[in-house]
Amino acid sequence: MIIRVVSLAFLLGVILDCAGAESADRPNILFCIADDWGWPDASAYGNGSVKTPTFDRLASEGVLFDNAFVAATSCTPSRNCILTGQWVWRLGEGANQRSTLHPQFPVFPLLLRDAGYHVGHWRKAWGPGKWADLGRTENPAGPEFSGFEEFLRRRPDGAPFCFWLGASDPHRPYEWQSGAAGGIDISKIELPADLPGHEIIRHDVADYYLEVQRFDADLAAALEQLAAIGELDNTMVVVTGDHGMPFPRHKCQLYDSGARVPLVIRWGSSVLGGRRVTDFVSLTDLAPTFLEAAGIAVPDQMTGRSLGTILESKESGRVGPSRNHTFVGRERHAQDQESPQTGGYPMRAIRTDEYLYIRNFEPNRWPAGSPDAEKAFCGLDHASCDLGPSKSFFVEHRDDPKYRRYYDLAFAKRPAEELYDLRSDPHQLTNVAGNSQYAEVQTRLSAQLMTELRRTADPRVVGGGQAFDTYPFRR
Ligand SMILES: [Ca+2]
Repeated sequence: MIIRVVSLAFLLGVILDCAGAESADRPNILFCIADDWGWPDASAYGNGSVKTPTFDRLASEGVLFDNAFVAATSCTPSRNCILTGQWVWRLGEGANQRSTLHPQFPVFPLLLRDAGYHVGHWRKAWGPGKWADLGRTENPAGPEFSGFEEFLRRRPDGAPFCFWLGASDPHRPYEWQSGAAGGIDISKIELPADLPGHEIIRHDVADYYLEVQRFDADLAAALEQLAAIGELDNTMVVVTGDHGMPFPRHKCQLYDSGARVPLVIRWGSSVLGGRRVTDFVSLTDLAPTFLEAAGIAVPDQMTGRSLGTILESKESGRVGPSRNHTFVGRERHAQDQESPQTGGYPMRAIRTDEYLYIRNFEPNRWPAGSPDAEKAFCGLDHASCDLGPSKSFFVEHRDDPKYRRYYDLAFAKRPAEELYDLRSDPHQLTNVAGNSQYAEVQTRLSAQLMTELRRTADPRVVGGGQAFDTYPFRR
C-alpha cells in the first residue's frame, strides 16, 4: 500500500489546538448527511424560503463551501463514493443504485474503527441495497445505533468517535401541503429555472423545504448533545447532502440541480470560522480529510484529496488555485430503459467555474428512463425520477405548449455531448455543444474529462463499461 504524505501542519494544528488535551488526542467526527438535499437550499446560501438556523450557525462558526459536489447523483453510489473516497466509476457494482460494495474497497468508518475509533451510524447511512452480497462482513458505515445518545453512552472510555448521523429527510414522499401548513409562503419561493411556477410545484417544493428544516432540527439536537459532554470543540462537524432535490431534472442528473450540495465544516478552534470558500470540493474528499485528521494513512486507491489545506487556511474565496474543477458521474439508478435493455443512463461530467460539460455514453437511451411504462423493464415511466406531485405535473402537461419545454428538459433524449456556459446560463438550460463559438472550449473540456477517466480507469473509457448495465439489482 502506498501512503500519501500527510500534512504535518494540519496534524500539528490538531495537536496544538486541543487545549488541555494530551497530544495523543484525536478529533471526533460527526458526519451529518441529509437524503436528497441540494444546493442552495439553506438560508446560509441565501435561500429565503427555507430556515436552517443550525446549518447557518455552523457556517458562521466554520467553513461554508460554495462549490461542493457529490461524485454520483443517486443514493447508494453517492454514499459509496463518500465512504470510499473514490470516483463512482471505480466502484464496480457500487456505481449502481440498489447495489452492493465489494470488500476490496476500504471505507473511512472502518479504517477509523481499526485505529481505535468508536464508530456507528443512525438511520440512513449505506444504501439502499445489500452490502453483504459480495462478502463484506460489516456495514460500511459501522454498526447501527438507536440514536446519538445510545452511541455516546456505549463509547469506550477515552475513545475518539466517528458518528454518521443519517436522515431520510428530505427524501420523498412528502405530506402534501405540509410546507404551507408549516408556515412556508409558497408565493415567495424562488423556484429553480427548470421548474414551472405552478401552484402544485410550489407546494411540492415547500413540502421539501419543511423536511430540510426537520433535518436542521436534528442537527441542533446533536450539537446540544456534543456540548453537553463538553466535546463540541474537539469534534469535526460536517453537514451535507447525498445529491440534489428529488424533482424532475434534479436528482439523478449531472446538472448542478443534481450534483451540487450544501457543505459546512466546523471544527472548534482548529478551524477559523466565518469563512466561505469557493474551492471545488468533491464529497470523495471527505474520507481522506477524516483519515488525515485522525493521523491515519490514506489508502492510495482513494481518488479524493484531503481538505486539510482549506481547513487550516485563514482565507476565504479560492484557497487552492488547483481546486478549479470537479468530476461527477452516474450509472444505473432504476432499471428504467426499454426491455430487454436493463441498463441505466451512463454519464460523466466536468464542472468548472465557467462551464459544465457532460458526456452521455448511451444517447439512444432515456436520461430519466423510458416514457413508456409498458416497455420499461421496471414497469414505471421515467423511473429514474421519483414519484411525486411535480413529476405527475410534468407528465400530465407534456403536450401543453406552456409546459412542454420543462418536460423535454427533464425527460427527452439528449445528444452525446452537452456544454453549458454558466456565465450566461447559470441554470444550464441551453446546450451549446456543437456551436462553433464554443468549439475550443468543448474540445478542451472533453479532453480534460477523458484524461481523468483514463487516469482513474473508468470502464466506460478503458473497456468493460457494459458490466454496469448487467450487475444485479439488489433489493
Ligand atoms: Ca438520496
